[in-house]
Amino acid sequence: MRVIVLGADGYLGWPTSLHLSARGYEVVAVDNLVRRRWDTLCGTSSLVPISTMERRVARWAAETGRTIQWVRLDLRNRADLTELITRHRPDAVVHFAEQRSAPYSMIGAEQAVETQVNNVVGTLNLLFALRESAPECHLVKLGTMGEYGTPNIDIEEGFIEIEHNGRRDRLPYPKQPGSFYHLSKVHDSHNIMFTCKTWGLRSTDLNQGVVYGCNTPETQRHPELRTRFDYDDIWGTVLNRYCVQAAIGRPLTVYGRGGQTRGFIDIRDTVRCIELTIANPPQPGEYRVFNQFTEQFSVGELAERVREARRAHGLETEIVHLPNPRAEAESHYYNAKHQKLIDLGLQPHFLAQTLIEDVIQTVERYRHRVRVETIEPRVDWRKGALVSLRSRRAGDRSRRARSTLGR
Ligand code: NAD
Ligand code: USQ
Repeated sequence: MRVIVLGADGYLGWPTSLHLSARGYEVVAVDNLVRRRWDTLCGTSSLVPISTMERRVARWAAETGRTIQWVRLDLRNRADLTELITRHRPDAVVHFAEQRSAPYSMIGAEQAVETQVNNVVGTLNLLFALRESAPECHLVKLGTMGEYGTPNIDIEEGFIEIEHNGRRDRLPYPKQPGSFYHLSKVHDSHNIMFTCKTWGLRSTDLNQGVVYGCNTPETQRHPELRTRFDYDDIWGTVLNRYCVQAAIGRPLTVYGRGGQTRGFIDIRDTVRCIELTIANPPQPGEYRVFNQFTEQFSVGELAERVREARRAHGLETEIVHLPNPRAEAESHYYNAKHQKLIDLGLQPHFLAQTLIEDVIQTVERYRHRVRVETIEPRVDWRKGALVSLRSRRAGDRSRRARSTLGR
């Protein structure tokens, strides 16, 4: 099977490309490298050094004899994207290529607009390209559990049976996203569902929870195959951030009371979920939703888990409750279904102390690369960027990029 992976230079896109290639899929890896530019603009950087895409695919070929074709392309360029789809006529497209940070999208008007244009226009261009050149292709789209928000009832997988005034229907589950980024995913979902119904495209929307971890078996084969690992306030996700904070002896930054509960997934399960989804495509015209996470935790509980993992080595870790920069419920009901990927054969890696220890061990190797000025939150949901996001180091580079951040 031929698969195009969009967003292949990213945290999840690169390990997914390797995972699929290792299993015999013909992989075309696509990215416009915008994330590396966003890092420069935010004064952030992957903790684990990452190679260029050219070096990565060359190293993969040297290690395994397998070819991944690398293509630099921006999804906002419809002509290029249509040409790509026409040239390769893929069996599946895995779409990771979006601006994925909620804090980035809340910096100010420029970043909110950039996020929604990048994500919604990129996905729309893809839908039109598929209609034109590969209507049978299975679109595997990365959505997010944050599309649902935190309702006071159980969260279903995409759809809910409703009885209203004596009549019943199966309707899209209500969406209550919590940032301009999460809103962009809702807009995508609507566009995809509409084009499945109207044009007969087929798609699986993977509403993924927060991802943690830094390695898959393939990325561990060689230092040049590693994937990025974010720990800062803009791109770092909560458990990865805690692991870095613990490793450098800083307090764990729980926002507010810490009762915010989310679905979480190990990066090794992410790549397996994509494989399972591709192997089990929907019918033409079908739009389906899988909730892609394996366990739920509150962010306070996760901090405790990291503290326990450190205690096992005789180390004490402080937990602080910072004023919450986000507008979100800090204690709420949360029970989200996540059965469909299990039914397809997913065998989850549940969060174990050993995983936390492994991540901290990797982090310790690169602790000299930590930019401590990017640990505390710099973006507030109500006020936008609280400080200039560019560090002195990044400022030098971003002047060359001739772009500005801030309100
Ligand atoms: P990432 O930022 O590491 O990777 C995204 C990649 O997409 C980057 O390499 C970027 O350069 C590329 N990209 C963005 N816009 C593009 C465009 N217009 N054209 C071409 N390439 C473009 O993010 P990630 O953590 O790997 O996340 C991948 C996807 O998974 C995102 O859609 C995200 O919303 C979703 N997701 C991530 C998480 C998580 O915890 N990381 C959780 C749930 C869902
Ligand atoms: N949080 C803390 N302390 C921190 C960082 C975060 O308490 O130091 C809290 C936040 O307030 C929030 C929760 O942790 O309640 C999750 O925040 P996060 O930054 O780990 O994740 P989020 O912003 O939700 O976004 C990430 C990815 C995004 C993906 C989403 C899945 O960046 O691409 O869509 O996880 S989900 O959360 O299910 O929508």
